[in-house]
Amino acid sequence: MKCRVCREPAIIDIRRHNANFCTEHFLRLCRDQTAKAIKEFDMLDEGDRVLVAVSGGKDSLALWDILIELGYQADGLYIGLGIGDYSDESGDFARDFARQRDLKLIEVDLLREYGYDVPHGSRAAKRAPCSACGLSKRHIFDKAALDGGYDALATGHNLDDEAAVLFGNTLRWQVDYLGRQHPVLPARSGFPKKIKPLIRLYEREMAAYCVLQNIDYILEECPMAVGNKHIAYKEALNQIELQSPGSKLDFVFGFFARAAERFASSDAAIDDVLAPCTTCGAPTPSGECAFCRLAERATAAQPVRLSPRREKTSVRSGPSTPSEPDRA
Ligand code: Q46
Ligand code: ZN
Ligand code: ZN
Repeated sequence: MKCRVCREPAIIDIRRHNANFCTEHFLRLCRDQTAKAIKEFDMLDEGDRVLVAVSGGKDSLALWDILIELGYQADGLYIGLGIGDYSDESGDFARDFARQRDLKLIEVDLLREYGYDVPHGSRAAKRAPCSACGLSKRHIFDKAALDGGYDALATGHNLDDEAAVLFGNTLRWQVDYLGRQHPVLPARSGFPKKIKPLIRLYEREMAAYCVLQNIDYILEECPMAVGNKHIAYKEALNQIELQSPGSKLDFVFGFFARAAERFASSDAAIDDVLAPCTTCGAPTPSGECAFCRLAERATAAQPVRLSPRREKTSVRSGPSTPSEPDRA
């Protein structure tokens, strides 16, 4: 197996290009594909200041590394979600990466700054963990990018992520989501520009990039992702990709080129009815934004409701236990 560029021994095969690459030329391919996506979708101008949403996982750390290599001023933003050991460890990987490269990492701790964490807050607000988590992250990302005056907020979504999301949105014909599925969402009043520079690269390539660049990242998946439909969609798409290399790329880029435009009006229509949130000022269709409503429910004291049977038991065995575990 020889590198397509230099004919030295290759370390990775990229089936959709029908080619193999050595370390040097694979790393160059990752940077070139990122630069190509940035140019193709007009994501950034030279010298732009970028805020990278960093989770401690391979994609966001690889993205941060590549943006620095490409010469952008890129700072990181890490959100402490309070998901047990997973959050503790992922935070350490993000901090270590920043420290080793002398980069600026902004940290926001959900519990300390907003009074709830994802496991407890989602339960109190009666929302699925990923729904409460996603809503919280989007709000904090937007606020941090606007407060810091960054030109764009970059996320580490790779091609596998985008293909799985597109698959899910198409399966249910969620036209509002399809209208917003694009590698660039331009800045609008109250929202920063959002970009996905890894849109041309596969998940497997991001893992290889990190190994070759000596980037340590959290290997475990978030424990709250169990049952997440996107995992099943990714597996289904991997089977198709195996039979027909390049299918994911064709699916996603075919959508951008030939179909995305048809759904754009659904998104533009939403913009017309936005007004500042009565609590935080972020744009929202109703009086108070979804994040503020979530935060209120997530931090509200939960009354202890006992079933008649439990009540009897608690009378016999002493004080009742609270419905939520102690957060201390
Ligand atoms: S961190 Fe949050 Fe993900 Fe964990 S709770 Fe779900 S959304 S799975 S990217
Ligand atoms: Zn080579
Ligand atoms: Zn609000």
